[in-house]
Amino acid sequence: SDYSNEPPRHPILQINAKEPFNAEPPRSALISSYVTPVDLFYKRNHGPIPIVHDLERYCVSISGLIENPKKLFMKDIWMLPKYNVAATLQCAGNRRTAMSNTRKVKGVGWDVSALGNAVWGGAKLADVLKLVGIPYLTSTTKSGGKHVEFVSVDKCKEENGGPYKASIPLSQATNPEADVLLAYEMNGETLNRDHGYPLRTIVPGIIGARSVKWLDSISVIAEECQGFFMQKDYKMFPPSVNWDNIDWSSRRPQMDFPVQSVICSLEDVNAIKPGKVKVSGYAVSGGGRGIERVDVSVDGGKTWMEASRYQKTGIPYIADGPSSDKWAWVFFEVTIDVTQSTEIVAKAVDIASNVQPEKVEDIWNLRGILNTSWHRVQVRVGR
Ligand code: MTE
Ligand code: MO
Repeated sequence: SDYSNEPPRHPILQINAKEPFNAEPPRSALISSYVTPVDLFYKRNHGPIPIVHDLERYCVSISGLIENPKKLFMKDIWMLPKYNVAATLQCAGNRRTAMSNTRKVKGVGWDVSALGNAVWGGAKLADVLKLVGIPYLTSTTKSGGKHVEFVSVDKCKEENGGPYKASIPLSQATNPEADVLLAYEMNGETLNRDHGYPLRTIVPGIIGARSVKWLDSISVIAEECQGFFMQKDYKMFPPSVNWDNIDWSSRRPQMDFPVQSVICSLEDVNAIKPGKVKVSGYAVSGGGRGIERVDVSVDGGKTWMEASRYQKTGIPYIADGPSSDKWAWVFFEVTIDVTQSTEIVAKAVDIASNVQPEKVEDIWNLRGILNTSWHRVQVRVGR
């Protein structure tokens, strides 16, 4: 693989792997802005960053089990109504390092910042599919298409040098309310190379792995995509499954993200003076489920208090900004009095009353995905 043409990156990023490039911002930087600046947004790649030189010739072919296969050029996509959708994208591997610390897992290590909240601008996939003859709210095409597959132009070793790919159900793809985008903008700027220039999928509410960057083609297919990242990765297994007894076919590809929250104003271990401490961070759930509540404990989870929450809909520098905040994270904050060394804990509850699990051991899985266990930080009080 050729990594000689990688784009420049912000020096503050913590690099978890160089080739392919995987990096995240420090947690304190992550919560310094409700909309994550593009250069601080985590970068998750499985191969070199492709270069699309000629935008006029660039096109996405749409084919498969449909009536009117088509090639769409950027000008065709720019002609469709443009939507700005605020959505938090989270890698399924967020917080993997902490899971691996209890029992080793396989995969790139991540602290708590393998996610970001951006305003994505682009055409709705539902409108793109209408162009090829698939009406809104279709779950099966006449020729039996039930899934929509996104194929990239990048090359990765997991696909034996083939492109990264993933699929979502056709019912989601053709539902305008699901806000699935073919995005060409991020925070009001042209999408940059790291994040999928010139065109990527954004599927709000589900794990980042399905939001395929550097789109090459879209295919309407009968079964879900058979690619590596759908079938041999990003599946959730119970703690009993190991590399000797794993049966990949026994589980479905992970889609929705479970409820998550993380304290970002404190590191894992903090030396502080007795007194007031600000506990703040992010909370987000999948499937468009909002955050109902964030609980914070200063005694390791024996007693709890409710944190205040904060979300910001209008994005100042985008005129036709997002009208909805259902896909976007919530910031929480509470100020506490700390007199002695203790463990501070956060857990969020979503609007379906889903709660984060207490112990990472209970959700341990060999690929180290979906670590949504209560987030704990230690404070050591000195004087
Ligand atoms: N798309 C392509 N083509 N190649 C990739 O490696 N990584 C996926 C997804 N889309 C990936 C991809 C994963 S696992 C995640 S979490 C998100 O992109 C990361 O998006 P970002 O780098 O813009 O933050
Ligand atoms: Mo990911």
